[in-house]
This record gives sequence, C-alpha cells and structure tokens, in this order.
Amino acid sequence: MTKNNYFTGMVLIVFLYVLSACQPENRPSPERAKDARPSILFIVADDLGKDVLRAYNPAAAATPHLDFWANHGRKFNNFYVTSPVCSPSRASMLTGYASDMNDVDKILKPSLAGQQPELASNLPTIASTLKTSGYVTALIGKWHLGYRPENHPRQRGFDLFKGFLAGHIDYISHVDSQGEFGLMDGEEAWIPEERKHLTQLLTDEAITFIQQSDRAEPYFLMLSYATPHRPYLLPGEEAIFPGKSERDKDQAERYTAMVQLLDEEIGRLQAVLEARNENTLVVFISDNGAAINAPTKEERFKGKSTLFEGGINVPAFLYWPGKIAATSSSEFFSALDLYPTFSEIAGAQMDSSFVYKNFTLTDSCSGHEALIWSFHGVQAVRKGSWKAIFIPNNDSKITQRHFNFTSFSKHEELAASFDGYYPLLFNLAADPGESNDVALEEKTKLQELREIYQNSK
Ligand SMILES: [Ca+2]
Repeated sequence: MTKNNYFTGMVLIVFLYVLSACQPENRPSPERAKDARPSILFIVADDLGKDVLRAYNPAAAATPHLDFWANHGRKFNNFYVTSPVCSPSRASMLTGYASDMNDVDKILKPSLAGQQPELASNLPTIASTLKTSGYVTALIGKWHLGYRPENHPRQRGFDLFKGFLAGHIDYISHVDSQGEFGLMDGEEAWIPEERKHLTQLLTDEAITFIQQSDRAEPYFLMLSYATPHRPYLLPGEEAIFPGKSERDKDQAERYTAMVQLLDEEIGRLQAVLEARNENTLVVFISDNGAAINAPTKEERFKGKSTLFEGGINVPAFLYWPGKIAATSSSEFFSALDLYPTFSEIAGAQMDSSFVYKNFTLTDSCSGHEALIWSFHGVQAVRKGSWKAIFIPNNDSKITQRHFNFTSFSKHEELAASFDGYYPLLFNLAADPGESNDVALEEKTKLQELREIYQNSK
C-alpha cells in the first residue's frame, strides 16, 4: 500500500468513527405509493465559494434567487465536501464513499483519459440506486468521473445524459481544453439548435426535462453546472477554446459576474418549479470552494485545492416547501450524507454494506462530531471550533500551496512529534479565516486532533 493510499484509506474509517447517533423522524417507508415520493432536483455548482452569496455574506452582491432557497430552506453553515477539487468531491457525492473506496482522489484530466483510476465500478451511485427504486434519473451538465465507456453516466445509473465528460468546456464554443467538441446527448454528439452560453443551455434542458415529467414517476435530476468554473466567459463574449488563452485581467470581477449569471438561471428554474407546484426537494451545493474570488492574494490561495476552509466548507442548502422549515444549521455535515439522504427520501434500498444509512440531512439531529480529510498527502481534522492541518514535508504543488502566499511558518520543531508533518492549528470560533496559526501555543489540542486521525486506523 502506498503512503497516499494508506492515508486516504483512513478517511472512510474515520467517518465511521465520528458518525453521530441520529434518530430519524418521519421517514417515508418503501411501501409508499410511488407518486407520493418527491422529485429531487440536485444542483451542483462548480467552484462556488460561500462568500459570493448574499445568504452567507451580507457584503456580497445580491444573489436573490439562491438566497431565496437558502433563507427559506435548511441552510448549512458548516457543510463540508470530502475534497477541495472537482472529481474526488463529486465521486463522494454520488456514492457516499470517500476516495479510498470510490477510487477517485485526483482530478480526472481529459489529457489522461483512460490512464487514471475512475469511479469504482463496484459502487452504486445515487442515480443507479434511485433508478432501481423507480425514479427517472437524469444528469444534465458536468460529469468528470470517468472517460471509459463503462463509466459513461448512462452506465452509472442515469437514464438521460446531456452534458460533457470533462471538467470544463468553453461556455461559448462548447469545446474542451484539448480542442474537442464536448457536448454529448447520451453517447452521441449534442449539437444544440441554438448556440447559447453553456449555463443557459443547461438551464433550458433542465426546464424541458422538468416540464416533460408526468409525475407517474418522480425524477432525480442532477443539474451539474460548470459555473462559475473558469474560463470565465459571459453571454455574448468570444470563445477562448480552441486556441486562445484565458484573459488575465479582472478575474475576480469576472468570477463574480459568473455567479450573477448562475443566480439568474436559478431564477428561471424557480419560476418553473413554482408554476408546477409539485412535491420537489431541491438540494444545492458546490463541489469545492472558490478558485479565485478573494480580496487578498493570501485568501485567494486558501481556496480551491487546499484544505483550508475556503477549499472545503461550501454553500449548501435544502429547499422543500411544506416539508423542511426555514432553519440554519452550524453543525458539521458532509457530502457523504447526500447518498443516504436521497435514498431515505426515495425509500430506496441501499447497498447492505453501506455505512451511513442512519444519517440524513433532513433529520433534526446534530451533525458529525468531527471530520477528517486527506488530499494529496495533506491531512486535516476538524472537531468543535478547532481545525488542524498536517502538511507533509515534500515539494509537491499541493503541499507547497498551503505555504505559498500565506504567512505560516513550517514548524520544524514540531514535525518530529507529528510523523514528520508540519502542523497548523486554528481556533475557528475566534479566527474563522484561519489567519492565526496557534500550533505552538496549543500543543495539547493539536495532539488531540492528531490522535483523532491516528485512532481511525
Ligand atoms: Ca469544482
């Protein structure tokens, strides 16, 4: 077992260790009539940070449509994804297993198609589980969990797929970074009747899908936007792919404009859902934190691809009128809780070996007692207000990213006590931005968090 495998192998075990004893209330039983079950609209944004939504940051530009769902549903203030980048995070969302089990611990690049481990073939996805349970399932938008034919979305539980396999395509030309046209309808090329901005095109498809549903069977629609992932392009602008370089100027402003575009498109969806007035659960999350938007360079580099809060603590909310009251939770929840949540709501039969089946996001229970992460050898633990990050002593890009552009010191004097890792420690109650490393002052607390990690073996 390689060192990386060794550490990612602990992730699942630790989630087991920290699992809270939540008692579900009023769960639907599998015997319910099919048409009584809600349809599920699962929307995933790409690289969307919390700070650009007014619902999380009063100083942000207004995002009225997303804020409506957040403020009229269950808003999570500490919802964590399992990874600070796209593919591993999405693999966990769909399977309920961390990367040690789902096999995806790195970004799946189209340039390495067929050469990297893809989504584990032995695991059901939420789509296949709900499909077996009688749901009509669809993925509209980004996949990013494999390029092999056996890992095509239609082979992993989705009745319908209209979208793209890569991490991102040009919003205007719909060509990926390799110069290949990216849009697919099932296994075929998807040539839209009208060339639109990708965000608008995906919304159009989602609306068509929802309007064509006849309610004889509920649906599970994963609407997987690329927005606001780079390249930052707005409707009416010229394409970048193929052949051109991304614009360097005004990246933060352009990112914010992409968020505004996403919010407008959410507004279109909301109008359709409201008009149909059906029993529909909406779940909205981001796959990881922001890549660029931050007022300072240091904060910017504490986002995507790092285990700082900016990389893994994401916007997340459930909206289910008449079922879930407007509440806000600061307990710890995880993207691993999505699979059991959707399965419970659908009354679907989960795999008998699935370990999180008594824990769902709609229950009025406390969250996880603690959470851990492992990403490219960097490890993190959160318990209560404390968060520790253990950074290996190597020169990898990910490792260095945790020190580059930040003011943190490598605690050489502590490394011997922490298996050679450089520790950082933050008290998030007093320091939510993780600016004040107190590893040297709080060695006992640091050791406690280290033991949570180690005891998970
Ligand atoms: Ca992402």
